[in-house]
Amino acid sequence: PSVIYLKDYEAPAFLVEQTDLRFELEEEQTLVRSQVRYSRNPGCVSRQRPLVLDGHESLELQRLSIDGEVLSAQDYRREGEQLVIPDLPDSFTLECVTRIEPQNNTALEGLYKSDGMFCTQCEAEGFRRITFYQDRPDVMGLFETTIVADKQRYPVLLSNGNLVDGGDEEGGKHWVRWQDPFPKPAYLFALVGGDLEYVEDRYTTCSGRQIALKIFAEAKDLDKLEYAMTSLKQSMQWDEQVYGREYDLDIFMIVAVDFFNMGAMENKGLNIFNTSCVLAHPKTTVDTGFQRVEGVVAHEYFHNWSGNRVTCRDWFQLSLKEGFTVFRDAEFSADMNSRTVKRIEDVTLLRTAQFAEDAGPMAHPVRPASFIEISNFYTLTVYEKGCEVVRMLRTLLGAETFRKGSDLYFDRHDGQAVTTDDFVQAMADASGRDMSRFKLWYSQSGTPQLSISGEYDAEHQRYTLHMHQSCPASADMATKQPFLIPVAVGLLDPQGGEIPLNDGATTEVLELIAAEQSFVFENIPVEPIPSLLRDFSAPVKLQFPYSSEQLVFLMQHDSDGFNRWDAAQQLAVGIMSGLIGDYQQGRELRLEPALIRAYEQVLSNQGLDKAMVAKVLTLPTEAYLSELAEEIDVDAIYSVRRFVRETIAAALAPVFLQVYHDNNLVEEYSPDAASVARRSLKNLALAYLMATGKEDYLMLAQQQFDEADNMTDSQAALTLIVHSEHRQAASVVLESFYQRWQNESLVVNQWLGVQASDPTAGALMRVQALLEHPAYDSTNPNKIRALIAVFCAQNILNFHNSDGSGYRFLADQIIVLNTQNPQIASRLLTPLTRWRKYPAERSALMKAELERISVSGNLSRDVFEVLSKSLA
Ligand code: HT7
Ligand code: ZN
Repeated sequence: PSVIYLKDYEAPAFLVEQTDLRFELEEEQTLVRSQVRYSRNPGCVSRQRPLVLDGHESLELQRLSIDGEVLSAQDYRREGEQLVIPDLPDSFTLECVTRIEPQNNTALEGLYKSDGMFCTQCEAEGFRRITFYQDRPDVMGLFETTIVADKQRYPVLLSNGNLVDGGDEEGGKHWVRWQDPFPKPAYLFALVGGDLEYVEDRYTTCSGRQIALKIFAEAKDLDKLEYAMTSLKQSMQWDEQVYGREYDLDIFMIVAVDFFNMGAMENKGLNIFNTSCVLAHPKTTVDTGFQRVEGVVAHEYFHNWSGNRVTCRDWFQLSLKEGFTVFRDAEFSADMNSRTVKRIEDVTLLRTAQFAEDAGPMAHPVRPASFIEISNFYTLTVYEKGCEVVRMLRTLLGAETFRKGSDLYFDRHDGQAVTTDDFVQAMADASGRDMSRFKLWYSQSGTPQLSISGEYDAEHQRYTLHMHQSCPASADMATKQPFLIPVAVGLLDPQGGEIPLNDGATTEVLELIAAEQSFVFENIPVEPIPSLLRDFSAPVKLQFPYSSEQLVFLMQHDSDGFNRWDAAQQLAVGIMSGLIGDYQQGRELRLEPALIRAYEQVLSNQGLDKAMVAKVLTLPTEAYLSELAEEIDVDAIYSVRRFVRETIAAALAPVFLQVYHDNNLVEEYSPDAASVARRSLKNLALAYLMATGKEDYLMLAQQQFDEADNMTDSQAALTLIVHSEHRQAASVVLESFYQRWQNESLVVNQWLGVQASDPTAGALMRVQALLEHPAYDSTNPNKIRALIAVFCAQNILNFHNSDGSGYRFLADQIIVLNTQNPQIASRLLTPLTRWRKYPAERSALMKAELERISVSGNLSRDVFEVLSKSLA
């Protein structure tokens, strides 16, 4: 497979004015007729260039004609995945008929069937599996789509834009025609055909236009759409208020499908969603599921401006739409719920998974410079780090100027396909600042390390922060230039008060631009304790020589909620790192009382937000400890975390019991922030109680399992019982849960996930048995994720079993999935790609499995790219 480079970008030889598509959907085949009006791109220097169309090998070309004249085989050539037509006039209409088999499309790219329903996924390069086309985001045109299908089986036929015509045909068929008045690239095309029902609502925009809102799903799921509808209306209002963006079409549709490679897709006017990101009901969905629905609905809706109206010039610019849209949805969720808790969750993801990606073999900048398969670059770096980069822009410019910049960006580029440079330029123009150094965040990979030390000069009442930044070599880039790092800083006096800084404010954003730089604060009457990188103002690894006492002090007094939580994390990380060393040296484990005392204080502080308490009392995860480790000692990390949890549980059990009862209210379920917070604290308390291993608390968990009227409490209890040593109780609850929920596919996924993440011995055998269970379907990505991905990513003890059985299991699955669904296969590879971070024996076993996959034959581009980079 060849490598595609950003530096080789060339504008398309032809532009598209109009694309008319006609689909005849049948059981054995689908015929697609495309009529496309092309004209030479005046911006393209060479007038000799042929028309080069992308077309997947699975396309069966039935007819090709230009302005009505049928082409013969000599008039064009098929070269790999391209169709080349030379000697063309300056403008013409190309008609092309292809035959495809959506019913056999297991890759879930292009047109495929999900549970008997036709649907599409065209981003990034799925449209080329439908017809021959310039399948690139800088080719934008108007689409008209006609769909013909059996009326009984497929009563609902949808595409982008407005429904303009339709009727019945002979043989029990019907047809519809949709017109999209906005030019778009092919990746935003969508089609749905199925037996669906819908809920309907209306939204009146800020300019008084009435928008019809429809969410489609299978009839059995109709009662799970209300939350998504509410989230959609809130998103529409938020985007008007916060970004001045109004919806443009007269109708906005969402369709829920069960077979989907990712979360959802922002197709113009017709979003397609994984059921897991749109269906929500208290009986079947946990609190985090509700929050996910809210966030993903918002994310896809926000793409209508940040992605659809202004799109990407090429796929290297993916973060232009994704990073910005993640930032927009994160701010929306922060406004709807607890801002600090949302920030903690996002930073946790970034620091565990994105930092690991930056340190691994697939490291790449937010704007990658090359790729083999673009699907491999829908990554945490492009999405989450890309979001952080946009956040830094806002931090540096201030909210008001940032808004001016986004207005300028949308106005200047509406209807265009642009680059991340264009985005930063709009911010530079709006602020009058030169942002060239800032752009290194887009072009350099790796996580910068920031070391800070403080120096107090009592005589001159001066406090100086000395900063040093560096960025280690990444797999794709050896040396880096210093970044522009916004460091938000506050200074606390010994009583915990905020000391006014240079401009009188209590937080100042320092701009670090050099490798070494010092910042001086005048008129500081006492030696302060600095609160650094407030609200995680930059995606860096920070080091400051805090003592345990200082961290406890910050936990209690920092006015920045994020840093209060982070102080607790750093305290726990420090203590646990020491214990990991003790474990490795064979020393007895002993937990110093600082952590227990600090936790007890947090628990007894009635004034604190309960969600924050739950976050503060959650120990650093195994994944985070693994990311921090030079070499990952799975047994040490697991054992130490367990020891710390059990020791805290034993010491504070009465307090946890009180917290449990105080928060176990009889009330109607609501996913609002306060109720979610209460449940999270209650279930955290139950988890600590269960960690004591006492029968009494098992009974409490069983009682919660039996009596819960919502899935959050039910699943929390199920997980705690299944993950405990009470094996008999575990099988009872598992069986009862399955009996009750076997007809709810998403709940069954939770049931699979609970078993896959079960740390007790023998989990792999149980996972293997579940592969044969009627609830499992090896062609459904949600099932694959629930069972295989959860086992390999979350069950560290069993996946990393020293006999290599976990690695072998994963490799076997990947070899099968490689041909069936390459995108999923390639994503599943991630845990094995980190083989270099494990001690020699495990590392060798992991590498051997990667090598076994690499010689298994017929590797997809997706799997090939990840494998070759991992083994390089
Ligand atoms: N923009 C969407 C990308 C997406 C996707 C990419 C590759 C393969 C399958 C996919 N499904 C959706 C998702 C988003 O809104 O970010
Ligand atoms: Zn997106």
